[in-house]
Order: sequence, then structure tokens, then C-alpha cells
Amino acid sequence: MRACRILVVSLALALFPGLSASAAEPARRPNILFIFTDDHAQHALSCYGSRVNVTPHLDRLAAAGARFTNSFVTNSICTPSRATLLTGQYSHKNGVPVFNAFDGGRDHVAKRLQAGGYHTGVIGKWHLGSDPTGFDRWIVLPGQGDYWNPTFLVPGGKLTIEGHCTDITGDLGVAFLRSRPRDKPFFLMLHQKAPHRGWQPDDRNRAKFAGKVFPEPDTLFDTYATRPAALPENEQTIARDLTRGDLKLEPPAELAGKERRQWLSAKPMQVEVDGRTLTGDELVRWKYQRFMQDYLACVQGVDDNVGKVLDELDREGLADDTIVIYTTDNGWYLGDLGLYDKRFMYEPGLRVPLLARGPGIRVGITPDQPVANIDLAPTFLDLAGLPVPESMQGRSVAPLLRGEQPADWRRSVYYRYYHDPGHHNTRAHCGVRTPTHKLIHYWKVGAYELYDLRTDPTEQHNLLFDEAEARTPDVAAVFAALKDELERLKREYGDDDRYADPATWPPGAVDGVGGDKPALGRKTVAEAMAASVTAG
Ligand SMILES: [Ca+2]
Repeated sequence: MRACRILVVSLALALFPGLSASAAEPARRPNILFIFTDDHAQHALSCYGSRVNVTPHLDRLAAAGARFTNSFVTNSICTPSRATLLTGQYSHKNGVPVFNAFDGGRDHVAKRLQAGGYHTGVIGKWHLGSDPTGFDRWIVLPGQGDYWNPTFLVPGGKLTIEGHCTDITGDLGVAFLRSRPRDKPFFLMLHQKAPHRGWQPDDRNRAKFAGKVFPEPDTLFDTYATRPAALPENEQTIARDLTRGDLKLEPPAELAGKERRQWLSAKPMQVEVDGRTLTGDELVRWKYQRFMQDYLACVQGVDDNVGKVLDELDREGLADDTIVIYTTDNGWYLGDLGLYDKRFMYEPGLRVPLLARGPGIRVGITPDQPVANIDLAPTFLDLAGLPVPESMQGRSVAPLLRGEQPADWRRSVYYRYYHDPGHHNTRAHCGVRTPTHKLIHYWKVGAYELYDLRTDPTEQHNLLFDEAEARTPDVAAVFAALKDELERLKREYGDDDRYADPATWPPGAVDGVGGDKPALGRKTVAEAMAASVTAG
């Protein structure tokens, strides 16, 4: 028996070199609860200094562990970000540069955790266009999914649960925890749809935010002076691009079907409010407030459900054994630069919240090293004591979670956005961000923008716009150095421009999926969780 146990320990040490060889037994492996949201601006969490809302449960998570102050994404839209989350790879390596389907036959982190002895599950928004692989249980929204009475896909078909999607997703998370097998650690990806566009909050938070007034960002009326390459023609502005549907304006009662949809998708340039006709700057201000009320009410629903799941960890006695990580799939503009949405590499679109607490994580730390979403998959594997494959391009942040300061940590982050032509008329670009500067290259139009983030944190002054300024030795030297750095990062990550031309984008849609699955009808949360189990 003893010999057998020594053999098991030796095997475990051989398989999991991250474990301490001096330990008498393999360390108990932590559960990993990964909470993910869609489009949650870093500056819409109070632990990040939000001026517009309060998120007590996310703050509680941050206070109990680590809050990363320089956490970024590598391609700021939903589907590519989700493929990067799974693979630890840039879009050009994982085959998902735009809204094309992920090949579930590829190697990814959930498959590795499952093979490594974890009970794996994914709940909520998936948006990868193919059925999940590598999960013992999965119950995911088709495409974007619906806020109210959502349909979910499960291994045997599709089912519907009555209620609000954010609360249901939280309830499914609780049901997963209660019904988990007790003989192995779990890895749960709990993915909220909120606060994605559509912004349909639950009733309690809709009421709480109705009529609230929020401070405007300094750049709400940005004129894009010094930045003519892409911003003036973008179609994600508060002023011009929010639809009547986004603004929750009520269609005339006589409209139905196509006419009603057309009315809702129009972008109004004058609106009647309380008997007054609003236009111009006054209308922009009204649109901003109306958008923020619903967006932040959706964020509040997320925060409520983070609290619900953290409470369940406490009730189940799991808090000490479970690493909880919170982040989102891309940044978001809260009227900053006059925008909503994401995509652009300016700070609000590039930054994401990243919080973590749990065994081994130092309490109350704020690591400032630049980290990115390519690091998540390696981090999950490292925390589970599993090796990180060479094919993953990120690096485990576990040392940062312990409060260490690795001397060889990266100094710059590489970014590339492809979806052009695409939604919101956002020009394709790549770029590099260092602790002090940012270089953006709109490669299709041959334009560069350069910012000094120390003196110009809202990126209003492109140092390359004025030719005389661009020629000054200081600016010229920084520009040359960052162009070199951009090329170095492209080489390091093996970006061979394979998706630069839209003709090369891989096929497969991520929206409108699941229509051909057998309909299983209306289910309770418990019934739905039972239906999420994969065969074998
Ligand atoms: Ca998103």
C-alpha cells in the first residue's frame, strides 16, 4: 500500500512538474471558478475607480485577492476573444480572427483540464459557432442569446428557461456547484451574456437605474482632431449610431413586423422627450444618459449574480479551495471618445478588469505588469498543476498572483483587430502598448497614431499628426522604437499577416446557430443542469 502510494506521488510529480518535489504528498488541486462577462468596461467597476456605478460583490472579490491594473485584450471583440481564452493564442494562430466558427477539434484549455482530472463545465454565452468540446457539462446560449426567457443549447438539443438570462446564468452556476462530483476538482466557466448590447436589464435593476443621471466623460464631444485615419468615419458613436431600439423608444402601435423592425433600427437625430424636441448636443447628452441607465443596470445584474455565486461557495464550504477569477471578453467605451462599443485599441477598448482570489493568492495586491487574455489559459493550467504547452502564446500569471515580480515579464502588449469591413465601420489596425506609449497602425490606410499615455491618457493628441512635431527628435525616436517593437512582437508571435485580407478569413458563422437541434421544451434550472451532462 505504502509502495503504491509512493509510486502515485512520484507519478504525480513527473506529470505535474509545478508541484513541489519536497512535498510529502501532491498539493490538493484547487477548484477554478472563472466568471466571464461580455463588454464590461473596466471603468464600470467601483474597485477600478468607477465614477458611474458601485459593484459591491466584484469589489469584495478584488479586496480578497488580486486586482490587475494593466490587463488587456489582444483583439477587442467577442468571438476572437473567446477563442483566445480557450487556446491561449492570438487570432492568427487559433483560426478565429473575426466572427467565424471555432474548430472544436483544436487543442484547448478545457480539454487539458478534463484530461488532467478536472470536472469541467461551461454555462452561458459561448459564441464560438460550434458545440463545446472538452466539457463534462455544457449549457450555452445560441449565438448572442436572449436576455429574456433564453434558449440554451445542451448536448441533446435546445431548451428554454423562463426568466432573465443574467439571473438564470447565476442560478445555473449555483446548480452546477451543488451537483458537482465530490471526488475531483472542478473547472467552471460561468459566462454571462450581460452587459452586451441590447442592454435589457432585469426588472429590479431597470427600476433602480431609471432616471439616474451620470457624469459625462470629458471626451463625449470628441471632434477627433489629430486622428483623421479611422475615428471620423466610425459608426459606434453615441451621437450618430444608437438606434431607437438601443434607446428603448416605443414604436407607434400600428407598426408591426418589418415596419416595426425598421422603425426600431433607425438612428434618430431628433427625439421627443416630455413634450420637447431634443436635437444636437442636447440630444447627444440625452442618448448618453439613456444608454448608461440600461448598460449599468445590466452590469448591476452581473454584480448581483457574482454575489450569489460567491455566497454559494461559502455555503458549500468551497471558498478556501476555489480560485475565483473575473474578467470580460473586451473593453468598452462609456461615451469615451464619443463612443460606445469596443474594437478600437484606445484605452477603454483595450483594457479589461481582471480580479482573482483564492488559495495561494495574496490578499489586496494590485499587480501592474502588463497581462493579456492570451495569459488566461496558461494560468488555469498552471494553477491546476498541469504543464503549459509551447503552443500557448501567453504566460501564466500565477507568480503575479503570489505577489512575485518576475524580472523577465513582458514590457509591451501586441494587439490586432481584423473585422474590416465589418460592424461599426471600424478600420482594421494593429499596435503595441508599452507602460508609457501606444502606437496604432491602421494598415489598410497606411496611417500611424502615436500617444504618450503619461501626459495624454485619453489619447487626444496624436504625436504624428503635425509634421513638425513628428520630426522633433523625441517623437521621431519613440516612433522608430515602437515601430521596431511592433515588428519584433509580430515575429515573436508568428503573425504572418495571414488574415490581413478579408478573402482569407475562415468560414463558419457564430450567429443563428442551433436551429436544427431537437427542441426539448421549457425546463427548470435543475432540469436544464441535468440535461447539460455530456455522454460518456
Ligand atoms: Ca464582447
